[in-house]
Formats: sequence, C-alpha cells, structure tokens
Amino acid sequence: MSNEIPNNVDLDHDPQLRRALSVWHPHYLDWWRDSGPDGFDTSQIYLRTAISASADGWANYGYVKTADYRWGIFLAPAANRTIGFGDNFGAPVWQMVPGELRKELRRIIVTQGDTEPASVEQNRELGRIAPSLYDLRNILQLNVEEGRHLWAMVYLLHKHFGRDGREEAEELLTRRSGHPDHPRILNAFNAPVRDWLDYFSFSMFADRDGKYQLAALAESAFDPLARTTRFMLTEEAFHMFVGESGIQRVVARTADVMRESGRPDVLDLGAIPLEIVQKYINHWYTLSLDLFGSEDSSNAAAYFATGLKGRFQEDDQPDHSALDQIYELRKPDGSIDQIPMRRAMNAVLRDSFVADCARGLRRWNRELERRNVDTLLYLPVPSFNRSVGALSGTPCDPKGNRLETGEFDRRRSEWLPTEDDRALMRQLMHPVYEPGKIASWIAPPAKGVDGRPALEFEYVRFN
Ligand code: BYC
Ligand code: FE
Ligand code: FE
Repeated sequence: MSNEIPNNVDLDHDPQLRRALSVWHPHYLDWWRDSGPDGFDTSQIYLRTAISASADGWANYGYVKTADYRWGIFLAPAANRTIGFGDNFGAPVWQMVPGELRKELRRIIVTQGDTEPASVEQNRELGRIAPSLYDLRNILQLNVEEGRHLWAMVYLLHKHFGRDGREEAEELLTRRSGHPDHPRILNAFNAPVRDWLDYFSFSMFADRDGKYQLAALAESAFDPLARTTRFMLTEEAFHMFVGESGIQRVVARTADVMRESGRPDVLDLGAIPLEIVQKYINHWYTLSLDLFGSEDSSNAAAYFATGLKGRFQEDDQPDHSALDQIYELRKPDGSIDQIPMRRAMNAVLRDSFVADCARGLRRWNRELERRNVDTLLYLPVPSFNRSVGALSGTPCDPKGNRLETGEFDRRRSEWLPTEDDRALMRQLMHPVYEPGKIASWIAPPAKGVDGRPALEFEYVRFN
C-alpha cells in the first residue's frame, strides 16, 4: 500500500489504518471524479508530488494525470516538544487524544478538513477558462494539494477517533460547497468562485486564513495534529503565491493598458478595471475575516487554555498564559469592547492575518506607482461587510463610516461585485492553452515552475 500511498506514518505496519483507508480511498476517488477539476481527466499535467517529508522529497516534478496523483500522508519530523501555551504550559505534548478533549479536537479537525475538498469543488470549472498553460497547471496543482490536505485530516480521524472518525471522514466527502441541504461548514467555502479574479482573490485571502489557522494548529498540544499541519504549511506557501502573484499580474497588466490608453476604463481593451479588482478584494477579504470566527469566543478561550490551538508563532509571544491581558476591540460606532485575552484569540490571530494581507497590498500598489497610476488598492476596515462576530450587524463603508442598513444595501454595488461585474469578467475570460500565449487581462508570470520557461513550456499535455 505504501507504493500507492506515499507516507511516513508506517502505513505498512498499521492494519487498522489500512482497513479504514481501503474503504475511504475509493470513495475519495469517486468524489474527485464528481467534484474535482472538470475536463482534464485524460490530460498529463506537470505536477509536483510529495513523496517524503525531507527537504528534497516533497517537491518531485513530473507529468501525471490528476486521477493518478499519489495523495500521500506526511507528518513533519517528530521533535521533543512540550506544550507551549495555556494551562498546561511546559507539560509533554500528547501523542493520544485526551478523552475529555475528544469532542473539541474532532470538531477542529473536521472544520479544517472540510475546507480542503470545498475549495476543490469551488474552482472545479475554472480550468476551462485558464489564461495560460502555466496558470492551468497551477490551479490543478492547488487542487491535488488541497486533496492531500483532506487526506491529512482524514488520517487523524482514522488513526485517532475510531468509529466516529470514520463517519466524519465519510461526511467530509458528502457535504458540498454551496449545496442547499449539505453545505460546507464555513461560509467562505460555500461562496461561488466563478472566474479567475475570484480564484486569485480566494487564494490570496482564504488560503492565507489557512496559513494562520494551520500555524495556530501547528502549536497544538496534540502532537499528531501539530506535525500534520506543519507539513501542510510547506505547501500552503505556494497557494498564497498563486493568489498574490496572480492579482499582481492582473494589476500590472491593467496599469500598462491604463498608461498606454490614458484612461481608467480599460475593459474594452481587454484588461480588468481597478474598480472591479477592488470590489473582488473587498468581497474575499471580508469573507476571509469571517473565517476567524467571533472576536469574543468562549470556544477560542477553551482551545487556548487546554492547549488545542495556540497563536501564530506562539514562541515569539512574551506571555504564554495570556491570563491578565485585555484585548481592545474597536467597534464601528466608536465604542471599544474590552475582551479578556484568551477569549480574543480569534481576533489576535486575525490581526496577524490583516498585517500579512496589508503587505501584499503594498506589493500590488507598487506595480501601480511604478507606472504612475494614482488610484491605489486598499483593504477595507475589519468592520466592513462582516457576517460573523462582534463587528457584524453594524454596517459601515470600507473606510469605517457608519451607515444605516438601508444605505449599505443601496450602495452595496459601489463596493462589492455585482452580477454585472461578474458577467463582464466571464466575458473576458477564455481559455488560452497554447504554449507561448497568454490572455489579454493578465501579465505573464515572472518565472516558470521548477526552472521551466514561464510561457513556452507545455505544462499541460492534452490527450
Ligand atoms: N462560517 O466562537 P465562534 C483553509 C461558527 S482555511 C460559518 O465564533 P470558534 C483553506 C462556529 O463553527 C482554514 N460558521 O468561533 C483555505 C461556531 O458554530 P457552533 C480553516 C462559523 O468556535 C483555502 C459558531 O460560529 N481552518 O485551510 O472559535 C483553501 C461560534 O463560533 C464561522 C480552520 O478554520 C464562519 N466563518 O470558531 C483550502 C481551523 N466562524 O459550533 C483550505 C479550524 C465561526 O456554535 N477551525 N462559525 O455551531 C477553528 O479553529 C474554529 O472552528 C474557527 C472559529 C476558526 C472556525
Ligand atoms: Fe489546504
Ligand atoms: Fe491552500
């Protein structure tokens, strides 16, 4: 079985795990066929496959069909860790699930696991309108890796949660993004991803939520979870790169066309107006802020106290107990909520995320400044367009000015993508599958994959 399923969890000597996987694996393949990337079953794609957790083992490149991809199970190497935060600070980490935390831990793993197949379902159709072979290859790479991330969580469920773990693993293949009766768990993973501007924004912001959530779980006192998520993070860097560099290339192209034409409305010239880029940023950024959960959360406090979930780079925190501090949450009406620090862990994690996003925005804006375009892109304030947490229910504009609900609804189309905007994006996007060519609305990548040429290389061979 280890030939078929690359792993470093000694699958060959774990009959129980093999039995669980032998039931689940065919169901996974059915799910992949029904819900994975549509239209490329017979194509050979230049993909990287993780075949071991060592430095050179996780990035092996070669042509494969997605259905033949070898989804593996990898944990980052064992380290002699102790618990780094909360009430059990300094105690040895756990190799087994403590009975009294079983339910909470399962919930965290299921919530994480649920996002991975959801994202594959969300961009199922996008390969059909890819702007270049390079981009087509990248979206398929992300899809197989999100598939592998599902395996990572299913491994934990099968290995550590017995029968309910096996049931949850099946459920992960049963829910569907956007399904009216069996939706995915978190809101952003039920939102439609209809065009490549959606997709790049999603990878920039939602995958970046993934980075912060995984980093918080990489601190977990439950060592198998910490080690799985550490390995997942090595792949996540590429996902965020696809999003960040994708928008950067869109912005660079738009700025070039604006400079050449001397006007901001560049749609008829085959580029994407900055106004539409900004609306997509507003949409996906705010959905991703919601993914952090409520700013004041008793669940978050319990996760931190017990050691299930830490902060981003917990080692760098001056105080690992977080008992005596207060988090100040500024509300749109100007008032400030004083939240005990442990209850504010979702907000603390979100703040790290916001700072990281702002860095990406500065990079995009540099493309504009370099071409003397004076409209710049921005991130809305955290209270804009929120549906989850303490900032929802008090409407404001992207700068934070309070609005009546009626006014927000009336002016929504100024800030968030409309059906018309989406239709325009769809009209712009046609597949470009010829080596050396690229769609009109995006600049070529700075470099190719694995040292290959950016555009001239045949990243996908159609059969
Ligand atoms: N949508 O106390 P609260 C990724 C629910 S992305 C809908 O506020 P808590 C990826 C919550 O479940 C990373 N419901 O927050 C990216 C709870 O429901 P119940 C994903 C939501 O418990 C791209 C209630 O509201 N990983 O990997 O601290 C491509 C009150 O909860 C939402 C994780 O999220 C929402 N946005 O939850 C592929 C890590 N937010 O139980 C992959 C695992 C909250 O009262 N998850 N609710 O019915 C967690 O650590 C936590 O569950 C949360 C925050 C971060 C979601
Ligand atoms: Fe993932
Ligand atoms: Fe990802």
